[in-house]
Amino acid sequence: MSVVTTERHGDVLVIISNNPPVNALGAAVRGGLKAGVEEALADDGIKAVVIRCDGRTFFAGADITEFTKAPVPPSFPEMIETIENSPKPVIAAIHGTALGGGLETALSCHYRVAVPSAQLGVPEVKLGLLPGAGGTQRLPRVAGIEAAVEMCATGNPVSAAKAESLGLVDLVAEEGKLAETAIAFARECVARGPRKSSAMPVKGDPAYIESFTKANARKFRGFDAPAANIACVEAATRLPFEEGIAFERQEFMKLMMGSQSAAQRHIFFSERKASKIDDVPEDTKLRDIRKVGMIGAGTMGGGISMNFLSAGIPVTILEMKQEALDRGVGLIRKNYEATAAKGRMKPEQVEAAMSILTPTLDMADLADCDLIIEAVFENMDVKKEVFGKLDAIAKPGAILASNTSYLDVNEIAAATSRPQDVLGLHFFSPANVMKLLEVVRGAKTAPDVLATAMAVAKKIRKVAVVAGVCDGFIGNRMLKPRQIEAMKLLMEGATPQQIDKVHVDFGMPMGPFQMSDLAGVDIGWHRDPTRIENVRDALCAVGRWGQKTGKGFYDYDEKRNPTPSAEVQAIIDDFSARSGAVKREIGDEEIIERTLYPMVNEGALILEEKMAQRASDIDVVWVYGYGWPVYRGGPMFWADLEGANKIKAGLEKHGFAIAPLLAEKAASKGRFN
Ligand code: 3H9
Repeated sequence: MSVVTTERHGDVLVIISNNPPVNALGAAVRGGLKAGVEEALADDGIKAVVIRCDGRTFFAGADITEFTKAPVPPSFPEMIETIENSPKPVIAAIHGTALGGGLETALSCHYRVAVPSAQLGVPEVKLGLLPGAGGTQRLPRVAGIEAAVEMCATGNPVSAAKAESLGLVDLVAEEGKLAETAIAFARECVARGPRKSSAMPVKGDPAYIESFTKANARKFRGFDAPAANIACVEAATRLPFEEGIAFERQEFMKLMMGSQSAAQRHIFFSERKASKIDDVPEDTKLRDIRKVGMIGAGTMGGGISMNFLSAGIPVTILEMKQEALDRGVGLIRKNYEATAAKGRMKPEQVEAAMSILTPTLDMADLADCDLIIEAVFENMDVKKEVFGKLDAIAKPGAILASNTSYLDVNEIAAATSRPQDVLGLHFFSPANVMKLLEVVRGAKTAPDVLATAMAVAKKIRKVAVVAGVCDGFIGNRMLKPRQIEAMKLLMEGATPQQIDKVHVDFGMPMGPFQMSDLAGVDIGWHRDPTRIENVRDALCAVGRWGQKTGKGFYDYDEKRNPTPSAEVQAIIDDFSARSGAVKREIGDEEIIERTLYPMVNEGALILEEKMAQRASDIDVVWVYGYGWPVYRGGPMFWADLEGANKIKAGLEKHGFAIAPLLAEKAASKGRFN
C-alpha cells in the first residue's frame, strides 16, 4: 500500500500519510503529498485540502537517512511550493510532534489545526543543521522574530497552546477529534481562501536577535549551527522572501557538508542504536518493574531515586541511621523544590513525587521491590555484604543492581545465589540530571534482566549503554589514561590551566584538573597526610580537596571562580624536580596527542575485548556522561575524522603501546564507526 493515500469527504480532500514510525518525509511521502494536492487541484468538486498523518505523529521531519544518499525527486522545495501555491486552501492537522521538515510542511499549508498534546518545533540545530525547507523564512513571518530565532537556534519545540498564541496554530482541536475538526475548519477556510506564509510581512523587533545571541553565546560556544540559524532568521528581516530562501539554502548546504552535522547525526542514530543488544532479541519478555528499592540515601542514592519518582515509580529508600535517612529524603525534597522554583515543575508534581517515596531503616521493607539498586560505599567487601543480605530478603525474580563505578560486578553477583538477576547500573553524578547510564552486563546476567534494565532506562529518560565487566567499564576506563598523562605533563612543564584550556578549547565543559576539583581531589586518597608520594597526596595533605574546600588544583572564590595557585605550582615544581624530569615548553598539540589519543587507544582495546558492543556506544558514553562535544561526535567518531594513522603515529611518538585494533584500522585506513 502507498504511504500516502487520499480520502474524499464531500468537498474536502484529506491527504493521509502513513509512514511509520515517525512519518519522516522521505521521497515517497513527498511525492505522495505533491500528488495529493495535484489531485485536489484537478478535481472541481474539491474546495479545500487537509493534510494529516496516521500513526503516532505528524511528520517528524525530513528522512535523515536520505541525507547521505543521492537525492530522489520531488525535492522539499518542489513539494512545499506545490502546497503553498495551491489556489484551494490547504490545512495541516497536527498531532504528536511536527518537527523540522514536518513543521516546514505545515508552514507551507495555509492554516494549521493541532491537538493540545501536539508539539511543534524545528530541532535541526540539534543535528547541526537548520530548517532548510523555508522554516527560517516562514517562521518569522508566521510566529514572529522572537519565537523564530528561539525555536531555530535552540531547537526546542513549543506546545500547541503556545503555538496558538504565536499565530503558528489557528485552531486547537479537542484531543481525539483532530480529523473531523480539521475538515470542518477547512470548509470555513474556503471563503477565506489560501493564506501564504511567504507573502506575510515579518513580525517583531529585529533588535531581539542581537540580544538573544549575546545572552546565549556561552551555550552555543563551539557549535556552527546556532549562528547559521540566527543568520537566516536575521536575513528574513531584511531580504525579500525569495532571496531569504536562497540564503537559507546556501547556509543549509554549508552545514550539511561540514563535519559537525555529520557528528551530530551520528550521535542521534548512535543513541538509538545503543538501546539494542546484539544477542538479546527485541521481543524478549520483560520483567515488570513497579516498585524500586534504593539502598543508600546519599547524594547518589537520592539522585537515582529522583529519576524513578519523577517517572511515577514508587521508591523505598533504605539507610542505616535515621539521621542519614532524614538528610537524604530532605535533600530529595530540596532538589525538587529548587526545580519547582525555577518553574520547571509544578508544586503538585513535587508532592506527587514525594508521596511515592517510602523511607526505611529496615532492609526487609525491600522484599516487595522489583528492582533494588545499591549505592553504598565503593568497597568490595561492603558491597558483597549488602548483596548477601539482599539475596536473603529480595523476592524471586527481583533485579539486583549495583551502582558501582568500577568494581567487578561478577564478584558482587557471586555473593548471591542468583547471579542471573544481578547487573551494574552505573549512574553519573548528579544522577537526576546526567543522561548517561552504563548498564553493566555480568557474565551470568540473564538476557531478560538486561533487556528490562534497558527498558527501565528509557522510562526514566536515560540514555543507556551496555558495558562489559572491566575496571571502570567504558567511561572511567578511558578517563584513566587521560588523567595519568595529564599528571605526567605537569611534571614535564605544562600547567593545570594550560592543559585544562586545551580541553575546553576542544569543546569539553572542563579540563582534567577542573574535573578533579569538581569531583574531589581526595576521591580514592589514602587519607594519611604524612604519606606523600605524588602531587595529589601533597594537595590533599594541605586540605586542597577541590571546590568543596575552596581549593584544589585551583583556588576558588565564593562564587567558585577558579584562579591558578602559586602553592599548587610550588608542589608541582617540587615533585617535578624530585622526579628528575626536564621541564620544557609543551605545545597544545602535544597535550591533545597525549591526553586524547590514549583515550582512543583505550577505546580500541575496549572494542577488542568486547567490553562495548560497538564504537558508537563509546561515543554515546562520552557525549552523555562526560560532556565530549557532540559536534565532535564522541572519541571514536573524532578518531575517524583525525584518521587512525595520525593517531597511531602520534601515540608512537610519545612511546605508547598501540592497541591492535587501532593498528589494524591505521593499516587498512579503516574506520571505527
Ligand atoms: C529536517 O527536517 C531537515 C529539513 O529542515 C530540511 C530538508 C531540506 N528520519 O526517537 P525514536 C527513527 S532534519 C529518519 O526512538 P521517539 C529513529 O532513528 C529532521 N528516521 O522515537 C528510530 O529508528 P529505530 C528534523 C527517524 O518516539 C525511530 O524513528 N527532525 C527520524 O522516542 C523512532 O524514533 C528531527 O530532528 C527522521 N527524521 O521520538 C526529529 N526521526 O527504531 C528527529 C526518528 O530504527 N526525531 N527516526 O531506532 C525525534 O526527535 C524523535 O524521533 C521523535 C520521536 C520525537 C520524533
